[in-house]
Amino acid sequence: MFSRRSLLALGVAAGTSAAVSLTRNPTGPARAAVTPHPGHGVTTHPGEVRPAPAGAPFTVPMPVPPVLRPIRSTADTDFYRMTMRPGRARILPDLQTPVLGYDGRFVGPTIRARAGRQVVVAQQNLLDMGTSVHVHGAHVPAGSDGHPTDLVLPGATRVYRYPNRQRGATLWYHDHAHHMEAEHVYRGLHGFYLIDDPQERSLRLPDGEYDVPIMLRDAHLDETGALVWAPDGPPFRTTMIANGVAQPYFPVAARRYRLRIANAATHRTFTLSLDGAEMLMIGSDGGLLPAPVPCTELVLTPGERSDVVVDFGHHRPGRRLVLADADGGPVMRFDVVRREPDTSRVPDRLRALPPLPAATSERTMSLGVNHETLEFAIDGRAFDPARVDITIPRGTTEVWKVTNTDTAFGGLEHNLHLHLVQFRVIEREGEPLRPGEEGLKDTVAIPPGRWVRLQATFGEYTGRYVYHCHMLEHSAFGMMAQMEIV
Ligand SMILES: [Cu+2]
Repeated sequence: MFSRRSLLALGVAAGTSAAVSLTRNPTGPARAAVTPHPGHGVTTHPGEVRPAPAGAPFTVPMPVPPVLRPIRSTADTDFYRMTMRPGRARILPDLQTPVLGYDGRFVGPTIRARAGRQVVVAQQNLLDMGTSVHVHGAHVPAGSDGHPTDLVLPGATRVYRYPNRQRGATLWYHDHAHHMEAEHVYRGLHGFYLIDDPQERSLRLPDGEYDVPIMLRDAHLDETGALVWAPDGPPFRTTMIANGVAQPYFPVAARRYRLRIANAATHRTFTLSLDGAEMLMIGSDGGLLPAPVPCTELVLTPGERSDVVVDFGHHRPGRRLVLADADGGPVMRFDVVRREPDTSRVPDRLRALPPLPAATSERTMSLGVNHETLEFAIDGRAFDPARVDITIPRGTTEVWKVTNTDTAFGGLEHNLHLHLVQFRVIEREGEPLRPGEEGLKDTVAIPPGRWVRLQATFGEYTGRYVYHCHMLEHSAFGMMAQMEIV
């Protein structure tokens, strides 16, 4: 949750630091931050835009993003092709919205990978500026991680290789181009990357059509349906979107469903409830929890995912349940439309976590606005791709104590996302771990003035990877740093 004051502070501080980085490097990538895509404008005063008329909610069914078919498969690898290009979406029923999308779709096609089986994706960039494709939560070699300066230039194609040597998990892919990640993701460069795990099959969790990925986000749409983009725009992003459609409904049978919920908003934290119904949390960012965690409220900061099982079998056909955000209001509605036999279950034991090796070093780190430069910073410094901030020997385990120092401006929320690894949250200052946080995580919320301690084992891959706040307006303005695994 964030306050209006903190958002105004974001606008002030963000605008200033953008000016700083533009002055410093007028011809570099920062310039792109104020160069509009043709047909899209950068709006400097989002509050002056005439908003799209708010239509009646729950009039359009929620689509499920199509699963991409491999163009070729071998014994151990599936090959895919995707293009990043402009497209048109129907976020609101009566208006067309120009978007940037994978295969032109506002929510890109879903890649369904399998644990232990390699995926190769040829990504062609048909946009007018560089992009970088990052699979959020994936354990991959540095050359395929989508480093912010490792761009796919306009017209070019780049081949990314994903080994999928990790547990089954709900991951997602999105743009990570330096200074452009927030705007590109906002305009639609996001999609699901799901890893199915043969080890999960014996659990008999809901699967097939009862395993539904749901990508949540928000947007500010003007009266023509166009996305309004501005770094200080978050307070105006009042349209709640699920799988690319504003406030859809989703017909369900009276049985169990596995819902893979991802927060793809660049700034909003979703605090979700389902008309008081119980949601059984079974997975966190990096895969299954050791045991299900019942909850009636689900908090997801930007980039976080949660797999929950909802048993609509507790309800009669005709019952409707609204999934709502505490701040943004109704997001979508589940309509129980029919009875159906259900052979799925949720066992009391899901999957043991991997052992936690002893840490050999502990680092401290801070996220916060540098009050002298007004840049969003980690340890006081804005991101510099030429600088390696920390060096980590491969195969070692570290504990990071990460503090959010932004108590001024009414307090700014941050979170921290590490590339390359799934970590464990081992301690939170002043509060117990949040539901599901005992599982594998790649993104963790850090409230203003508080710290968290996390523990990560840096495996076999070497090279440079970033870690950053996943409120992408913050990382775009510098709250990102670089680790080199050696
Ligand atoms: Cu932040």
